[in-house]
Amino acid sequence: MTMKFGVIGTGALGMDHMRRIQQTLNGGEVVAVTDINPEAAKQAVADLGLNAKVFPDDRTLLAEGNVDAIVITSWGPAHKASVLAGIEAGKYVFCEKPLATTAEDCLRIVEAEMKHGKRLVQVGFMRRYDSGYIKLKEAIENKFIGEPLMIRAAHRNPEVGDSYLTNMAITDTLIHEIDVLHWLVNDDYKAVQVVYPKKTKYASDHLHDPQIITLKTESGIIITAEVFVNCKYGYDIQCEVIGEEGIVTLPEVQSVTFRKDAKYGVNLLMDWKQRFIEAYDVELQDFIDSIQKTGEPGGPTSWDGYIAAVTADACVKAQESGGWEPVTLKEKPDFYRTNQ
Ligand code: NAI
Ligand code: NAD
Ligand code: ISE
Repeated sequence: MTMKFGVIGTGALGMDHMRRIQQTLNGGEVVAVTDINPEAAKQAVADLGLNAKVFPDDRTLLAEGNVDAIVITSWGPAHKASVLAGIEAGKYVFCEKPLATTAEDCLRIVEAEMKHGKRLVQVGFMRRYDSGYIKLKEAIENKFIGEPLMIRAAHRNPEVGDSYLTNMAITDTLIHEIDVLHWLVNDDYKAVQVVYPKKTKYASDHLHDPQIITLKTESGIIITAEVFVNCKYGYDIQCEVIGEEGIVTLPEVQSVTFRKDAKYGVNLLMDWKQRFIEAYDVELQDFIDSIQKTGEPGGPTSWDGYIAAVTADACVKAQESGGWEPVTLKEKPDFYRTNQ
């Protein structure tokens, strides 16, 4: 049976997800769209040649759109209301990160989902579907490098717009590392610290860039993650896990090597959409397939969204205090123990 999707937010990622549902994946169709800017929604339908109806807002789309699932790709502060409305309507929800902008709001979503009685929500932490991270996780679980002791990670963008603020290095950018790194080593965060190296001249007045975030896990693994969003040279994601008996490193993006004009090299990506293009495909295909097979989505849960929000809150606090800040999670409900 084809899954009928309603898409809320037809910006950069909304367009990309609609394109993949419509043109790349199996078993899905976009039948309804909405955007706070109605012209953007109409334009999206025209640009992608969709047979989809444009609705004035998320609630009307849910009430009248005849959808099985919604994809939420509006901006972060709008996510919570759409997720809660989706759960209330009994629809499946694929929500881009962040699930909500505060831990408290994530808990409200968790409570609403548990009250509904079965899992409806998947959060767009697509790196768990990236073949490179999956290989790293396999290597760690097979004890190929012994016990992991340290991780060095970097999340670099060539540049960001003027509206990007210091806390967004955590809530918009590091949030992917926050999710994927504790999943990678199957551990929980205990405390975090943020330090600011010398600032690049390319950062705006209201942005500290780069930043170094240190995350300590319950078992004692120390993760140093660099966020550098005006690095200029490319979109670059790095991850190296240092264990007792060796090191494993995230594979580089495939590229031909070239010899030209007295140079030997490889090309780097500039656009984040390309870096995880396969992972986005696999995560949304898995959302469709798991629901068709089991009646529930199989990917990152609302609880994972909550863990990310609690950790992000601690990192933002650490940006301000300069010291170590604890990460304090509530106990994981049994409802979320069956997955992952
Ligand atoms: P964008 O700004 O290009 O698009 C957002 C769209 O949502 C805009 O068209 C805006 O008009 C619309 N919108 C905002 N609030 C809305 C509301 N309440 N109802 C309906 N529409 C609303 O942003 P972008 O880059 O597409 O990001 C969208 C989401 O995707 C964000 O949550 C972002 O964090 C996430 N994202 C995730 C990525 C990933 O790698 N998983 C990558 C890029 C974005
Ligand atoms: P964008 O600004 O290009 O698009 C956002 C769209 O949402 C805009 O069209 C805007 O008009 C619309 N919108 C905003 N508020 C709305 C509301 N209340 N109701 C309906 N529409 C609303 O942003 P984007 O880059 O597409 O990012 C969208 C989401 O995707 C964000 O949550 C972002 O964090 C996430 N994102 C995730 C990844 C990833 O790698 N997983 C990458 C980029 C963005
Ligand atoms: C975006 O919001 C993301 O989620 C991407 O993964 C990130 O790398 C990009 O820089 C952000 O804008």
